[in-house]
Amino acid sequence: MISGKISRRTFVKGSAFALAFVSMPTLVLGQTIRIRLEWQEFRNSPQYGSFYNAIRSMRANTKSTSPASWRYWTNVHVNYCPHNIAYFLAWHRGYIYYFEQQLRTISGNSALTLPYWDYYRSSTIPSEFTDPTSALYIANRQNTNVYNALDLSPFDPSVYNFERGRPDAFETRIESAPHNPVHNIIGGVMADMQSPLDPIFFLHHANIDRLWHAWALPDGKGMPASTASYWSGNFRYASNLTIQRNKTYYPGWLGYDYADNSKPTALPPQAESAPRLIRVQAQGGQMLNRPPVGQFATVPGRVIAANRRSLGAAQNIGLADNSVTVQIPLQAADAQTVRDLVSAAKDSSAPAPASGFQSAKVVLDGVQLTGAGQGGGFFYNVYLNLPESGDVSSSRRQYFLGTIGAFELAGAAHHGGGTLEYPATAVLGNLEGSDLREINVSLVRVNGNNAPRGQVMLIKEARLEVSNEEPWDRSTPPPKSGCYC
Ligand SMILES: [Cu+2]
Repeated sequence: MISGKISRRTFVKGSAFALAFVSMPTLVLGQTIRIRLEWQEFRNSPQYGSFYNAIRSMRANTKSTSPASWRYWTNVHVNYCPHNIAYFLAWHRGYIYYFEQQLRTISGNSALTLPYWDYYRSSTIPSEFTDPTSALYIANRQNTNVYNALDLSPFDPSVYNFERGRPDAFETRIESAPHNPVHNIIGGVMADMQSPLDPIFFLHHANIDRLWHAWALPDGKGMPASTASYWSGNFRYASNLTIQRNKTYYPGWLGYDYADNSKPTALPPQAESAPRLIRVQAQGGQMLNRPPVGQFATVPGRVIAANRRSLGAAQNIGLADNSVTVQIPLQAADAQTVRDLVSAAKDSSAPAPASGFQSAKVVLDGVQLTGAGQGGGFFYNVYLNLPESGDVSSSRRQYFLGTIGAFELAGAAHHGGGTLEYPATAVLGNLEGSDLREINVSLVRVNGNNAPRGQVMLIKEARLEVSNEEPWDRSTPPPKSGCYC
């Protein structure tokens, strides 16, 4: 066993070694490094029994104030999790780290690690989780195949920025997809903030954590340096459970690594049973035109608050099991504001727009799920000003704003109301040849194999909102210092 402070090269070799001999821990900075395994390896490893028994015991424990109970960890998520805001990835890294510690305590197996589910290898929930007699089972999932949730775009070599709010930031991208859609497509409790009630939650989040690490290798890309103020302070999980933010910078600092640190490069094989309809709606490489324009009441631009203006809105948008484009006409002065923002977004040396408005976002306000929508099983990709015809999937990076489904709404409700905001300054800068007399927000429906029909969601208002806030999503990445190790 290696001990003391070791170089990154030694560590990488150590990881490869550990990959071959998975029970052999290595050391980084004096810390034992244990390897988290993909479920298919994990289920055949000696750790499986410890994991299964620990989960069975926790789910049987009804004392919700005790960390030995299942409910306790769900409550941690309900009370403290950040979604659609900064530190989504880092907070969850600490969360599943503490959960893994708890599994060790309960099982008495100090070598136990959290397994991950690599849905880019197999998009079907492992059978141990779908067997009704298993302690890993939960009822009322909508789907067990998450193929339609998958997205390769966060791993495009050009994705360099990390922090939410910067253009094309990895944290925003991976939360939008595959993270949110996996919650939505599985549905049931996975589609709301109680999602850790479903044991598959922890394998999903271990995989998201692994994908973050895989993306960041080998140099940390545009992540703020470990010494940056971004990492100062603590994350809270309970009144007596916190972690220093900077500890979540690198998995090795928390004593683990993953058996496979490669980025996904292809979608997994489709499940044989998936109907043709689902293929067309999947996110990978299919042709799809801009959805038809729906008929909605529109309202002209108006002042929202000091230094914030709606440039136009559409109201009372009912979303059913089809895709739709919401058209928002712009009056002349508001159209000029948009054109100024587009020019400024294309050229950061251009003078600030005369209107004083520097940034834009699409706001979906007063959003509610219907009874049919509450169980999940579907979501929508949200795009700004898609060309009328063309391949939506290849346009994804240019026009994509994010996702909306039961899970995003549960998160929004949880953080103060049914309002979802999609930063749009950078996307405006991607618009070409558009006459900009109107704004088109397209909601492209994606279903699991099993999805609700009829109306699932009601949006009280969709608007393009501008403000005089500095458009962080136009600024350059932070200078890098330190190392990712
Ligand atoms: Cu999650």
